[in-house]
Amino acid sequence: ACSFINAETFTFPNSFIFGAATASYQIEGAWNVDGKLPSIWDTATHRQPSNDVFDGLTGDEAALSYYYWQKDIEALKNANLTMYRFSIAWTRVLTKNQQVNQKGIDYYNTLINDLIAEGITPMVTLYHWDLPQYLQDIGGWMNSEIVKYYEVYADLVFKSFGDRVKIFITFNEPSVFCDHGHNYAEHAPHIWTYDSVGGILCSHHVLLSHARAYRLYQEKYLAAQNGKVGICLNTGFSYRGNGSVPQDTVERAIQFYFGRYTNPIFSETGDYPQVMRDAIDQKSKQQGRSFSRLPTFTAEEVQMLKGSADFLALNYYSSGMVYPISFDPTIDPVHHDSEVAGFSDPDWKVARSSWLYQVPQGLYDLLNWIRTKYNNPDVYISENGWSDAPLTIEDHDRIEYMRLHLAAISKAITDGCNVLGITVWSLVDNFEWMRGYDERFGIYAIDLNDPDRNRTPKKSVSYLRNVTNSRTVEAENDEIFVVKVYP
Ligand code: GBH
Repeated sequence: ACSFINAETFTFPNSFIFGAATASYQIEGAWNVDGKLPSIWDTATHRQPSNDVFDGLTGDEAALSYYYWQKDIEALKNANLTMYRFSIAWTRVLTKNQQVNQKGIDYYNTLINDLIAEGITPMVTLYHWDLPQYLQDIGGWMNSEIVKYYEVYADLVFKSFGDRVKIFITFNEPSVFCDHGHNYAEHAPHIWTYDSVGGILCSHHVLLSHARAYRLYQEKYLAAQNGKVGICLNTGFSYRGNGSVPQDTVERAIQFYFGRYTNPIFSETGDYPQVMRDAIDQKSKQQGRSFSRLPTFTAEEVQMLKGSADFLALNYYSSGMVYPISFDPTIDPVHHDSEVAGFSDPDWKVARSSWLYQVPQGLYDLLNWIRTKYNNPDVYISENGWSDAPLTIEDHDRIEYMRLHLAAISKAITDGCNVLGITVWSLVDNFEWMRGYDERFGIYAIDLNDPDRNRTPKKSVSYLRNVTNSRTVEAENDEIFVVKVYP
C-alpha cells in the first residue's frame, strides 16, 4: 500500500453509487445473430479494402457479451459494484418495418433480470452510436424524420424494460458522434460536410429526439414506472492557454462544445447558447448565405427541450488549454465557429490514448461550473477511465487515475455538487472504435485469443473493492490541481 505524506482523505456519502459502464457495439459481438440488423458501425468496420480501424479489426465478436453476459455480472459482483450502465442495440430490438424483434428484447430482459437478481441497478443507454444502417440510408441524424423513428424506439424500450429499469439515458455523447461522424468523417457514418453543417443538423435532431423521448416518458410511463430519464454529455474543462487569453475564450470553448446541448436542456433561458447563435448567424451572413447554418427551434420546441432531463450523465476524461483564433471564411472552417483552438500541456501525464491527459482538476472545476450554471442538477459521472496497453494486469496508472478523479468528485460533493454516483469506463476491455483493441479501458482484461473471453481482473478491481468498502480515497492536493495558472 502507498502512503502519502501530505495526503488528505476524501470520503463518499453512503448514498454514492459505484458502478461500471459499457456499450452494445463495443462488447456484444453477435453482430448478425437472432435478427439483429446491421448498424452504421457494422458498415464502417466491414468496409473494404480497409476499414481505417487500428489493425483492421471489428466489433463482430469483441467481448462476446451477447453470450457471456453472466461473466459481466460476475465481474461486477466481484468488484463490489452495484450499478451497471450498458446500452441497447437499436438494431436488435426493431425490424425495418418498425416491428418488435422479440429475440433482441429477450436478450436484454435476461440481462436486466440477472442484474437485478444480484442487486445491481441497471442504467440503460438507448443510443451509444449504433444507428440502424437502414436509417442512415435515408440520411440518419441529418434527416428530421429520424425524430419519429427514435420516438418509436424509445417507446419500445420504455414499454419493454421500464417496469425494472429506472434510469434511462437517451443519448451517449452527441458532440462526439455528431462532429466526428458528420463533420470530418472519423467515426461512422464517415460523412464529411463542408462548414460543420452535418454535425450541426445532427445535434439539432438529436436534441429534438431527446426531448420527444423525455416527454413521451413523462406522459405515458412516469406514473406507472416512476423512473428517471437523462442525457449523457461529455466535455473536458477548458483553461486559459497563456497569460493573454481572455476568460471569455474559456467560456466560449465550453459553450460551443457542451453548452450547445446543456443550454437548451438545463438552463433557465433554454435554446442554443447566445454566443453560438450570434456567431453562426453572423458567420453564415459573412459567407453570403441567405440563412444561418444553425437551425432555429420553434417556441414550442424551446419549451419542450427546457427541463427535459431528470439528471445529467457526465462523461469526463480529460481537459485542455484554449486560446482565441480568428475565423477565416476562405479556408474550410471545420470547427472554427467558436474561434477557439485547444492544446494539451505536455507536462500532463498521458494515457495510451493520445488525447487522454490526466487532469483531475478539470472534473472538479467542471462539476462546480455545472452546479453554478444550471442550479445544481443531479449528476452521474457516467464515464471516466484510463487506457493502457493490451493485457496490462498491473494497471497502476489506471489506479492512480481513478484515485485522483474520485478525490476530485468527493471534493466537488463537499462543495455541494449533487453527484449521485459513478460508472467507470469500462467494465471489460472492448472495441475502442477507430483504435480497435489497441487501447484498453477495462478493469477486467480480455484476451482476444481466448474463445471463452474470460474476464481477468486487473489490479484496479481490488483497488475499487477497497474504495467501495472504505468509501474513502487518499490524495494530495497537488496531484489533483495540475493546471498552470496564468495571472
Ligand atoms: C467515450 O468517448 C465513449 O463514450 C466510449 O464509447 C469510449 O470507449 C470511451 O470514451 C473511450 O474513448 O482522435 O484526438 O480527435 C470519449 C470521448 C471523443 C475521446 C473522441 C476520443 C477522439 C479524440 N472521445 N475522441 S481525437
